[in-house]
Amino acid sequence: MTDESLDLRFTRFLLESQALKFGDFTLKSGRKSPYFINAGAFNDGGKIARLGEFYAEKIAAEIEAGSLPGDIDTVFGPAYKGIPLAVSTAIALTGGHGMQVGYTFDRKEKKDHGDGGMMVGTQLADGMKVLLVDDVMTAGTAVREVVPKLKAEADVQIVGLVLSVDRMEKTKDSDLSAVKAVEAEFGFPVMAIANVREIFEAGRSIMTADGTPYVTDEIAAAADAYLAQYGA
Ligand code: OMP
Repeated sequence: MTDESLDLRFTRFLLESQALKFGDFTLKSGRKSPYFINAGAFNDGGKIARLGEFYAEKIAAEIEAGSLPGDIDTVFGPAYKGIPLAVSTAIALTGGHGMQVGYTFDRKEKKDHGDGGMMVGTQLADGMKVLLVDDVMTAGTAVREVVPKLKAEADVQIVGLVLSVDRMEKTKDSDLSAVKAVEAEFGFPVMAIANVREIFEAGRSIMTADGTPYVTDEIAAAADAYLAQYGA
């Protein structure tokens, strides 16, 4: 175990993998953000393996803390971007934490031959404990689409949702964060390896190769202004 906190180590990983970008980005919600987290940057064996280890470390800590059950049956990642997350997390939970878990993802298209199923990997059955993994939550649109899909498949128990990053943004029509709104709506806990405030704090002390911090005063000010408007 290292002394550095999980959010600091994860922020370093985000920055070094160039998964956290600064600039002008239009989000799915239409908001214009000075930063963007692109899970697509974890595009090789080493990075996706490390990402899975971060998820597994977070999940193991939440099991230890009693926020997640220890007997998760399968890790579900919504297609497409959730697929490598579910697979790498399941590998890391088994390899690094001795947990026997399945992985499951959905098909985007209906299949009318072969097994004909909507799900790939461990098939869902009534009573199964399913842990959702996804990349980033802004407004919670993605999770709202996937929960009914799972429930239509079997009467599973969704035990929680683990994200890489909680952008800590309020929903359009309330001051509640999207994470809190989803928790209230669906009744399962939503947790993230790190949230944007932790990431911007940690990023001030993480240096690029030329010795300057990744998060400069200018970037920090832009993030603060954005969060003052949209942050929960
Ligand atoms: P919601 O589904 O509205 O919560 O938005 C989250 C999704 O938006 C993610 O799954 C991504 O597809 C995309 N996104 C990012 O990947 N990174 C960001 O920093 C912000 C977004 C976004 O568009 O809000």
